[in-house]
Amino acid sequence: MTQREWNFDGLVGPTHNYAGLSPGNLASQSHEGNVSNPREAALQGLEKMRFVADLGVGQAVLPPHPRPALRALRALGYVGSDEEVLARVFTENEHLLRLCSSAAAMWTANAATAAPSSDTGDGRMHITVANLQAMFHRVLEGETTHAVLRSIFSDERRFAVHPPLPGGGHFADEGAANHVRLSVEGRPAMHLFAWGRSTWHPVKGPDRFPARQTLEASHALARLHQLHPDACLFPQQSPAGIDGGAFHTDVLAVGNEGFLMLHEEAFVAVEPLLATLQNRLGGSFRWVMASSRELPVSEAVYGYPFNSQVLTLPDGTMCIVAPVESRQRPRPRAFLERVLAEDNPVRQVHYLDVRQSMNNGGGPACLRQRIRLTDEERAAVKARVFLDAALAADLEAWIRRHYRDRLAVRDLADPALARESLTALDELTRILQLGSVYDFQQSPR
Ligand code: SUG
Repeated sequence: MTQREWNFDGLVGPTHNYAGLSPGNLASQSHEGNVSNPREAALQGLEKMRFVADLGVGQAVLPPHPRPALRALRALGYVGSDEEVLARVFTENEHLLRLCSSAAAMWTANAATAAPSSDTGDGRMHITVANLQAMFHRVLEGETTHAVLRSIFSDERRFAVHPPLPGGGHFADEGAANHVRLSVEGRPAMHLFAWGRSTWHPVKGPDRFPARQTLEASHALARLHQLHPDACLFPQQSPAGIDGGAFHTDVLAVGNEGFLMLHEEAFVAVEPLLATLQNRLGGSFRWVMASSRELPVSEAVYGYPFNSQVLTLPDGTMCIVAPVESRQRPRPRAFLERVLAEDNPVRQVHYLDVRQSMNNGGGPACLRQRIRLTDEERAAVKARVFLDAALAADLEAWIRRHYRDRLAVRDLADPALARESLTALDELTRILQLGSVYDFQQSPR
């Protein structure tokens, strides 16, 4: 049964801001305290979705999460009206308010990890919600992501939506940002589940920055998705890469079908990994690897050429949707030009402006969750999440109606912002026909 890849992009939420929340994510750290523009951020994201849809590639959308997360603040002991909760947390613990106000759910590569029905033991599409245990502001995402994915993929005969992996940091899972699926005609697809640290095995990890994904979580995903053991590889993210600012695998590697584009500091023991892939996938597998000499990790982290979307076009060739930052820096740009010149399926590179997201460390690849669906599976989804011109127009009008064009960290305490955001999200669930997926829609806040 033929499958099509759908890129589920996260709509940027109305509280998008620069709070400096992610140690090891250099862009998040360096833009802390800057004034953001949520409206521009959401429109940039929507433009990217339109661009990808116009290429003839499957495009869909996932909604933002309710922020500020008043329910989390109440669970932490802040009582009273919304206004009182926000005023008190702002005075007592401004950092906690930042954490509970992040629009980080926009980076849907971290929302979950999926396996298409062609690869799984029971022939269903499996998707596991990421627990995002490494960062408090992201742990908050799991519950809403689960509700949203259950609503979209509600047909249990075709889809298995798994809740976030249980426990604390032992099974810390960052979603598809650490997963690469490679496939060539006539051979079983290969799944790379990368990880940065192990809970129970002594492994040398990074020195400076946190490793977010555990080996144990990666194994759990492969089990849950009922993947054949021969189809799974578990490479370790290079500690030097993480210390250089590659907090997720997708900062230094991206794959699509039979093509892999990577930096030599993406994984430990990269040569044996490539040899194994070549062996399993055969002669049509192609890769392009950047050395640190050609492209220092610092340049790869700044320009984000690997945080691109590599997309298969209707004619079977591939294109790269890269952030404009990778064109502005000579070395990332030269690398992408080399990719174009070499013997592989990539024929075009498009540079898009998603700068509002990039300033928090999220390039084109972070903004999307890839889900492969057969036509029947696609038809079983009843929510209005697949992008067409009408939905794009509705979303644009919705953004222009509800979003502010400037947000400083002190604005997070403004009760009007909370009201605006929840009103906008409530309306969005009707536009996307999702039902009541948000906590505030189910019981009084
Ligand atoms: O988890 N940034 C996100 C960026 C996620 C990028 N995703 C992928 N690489 N797939 C993170 O570090 C920063 C928010 C702030 O600082 O305000 C943030 O959460």
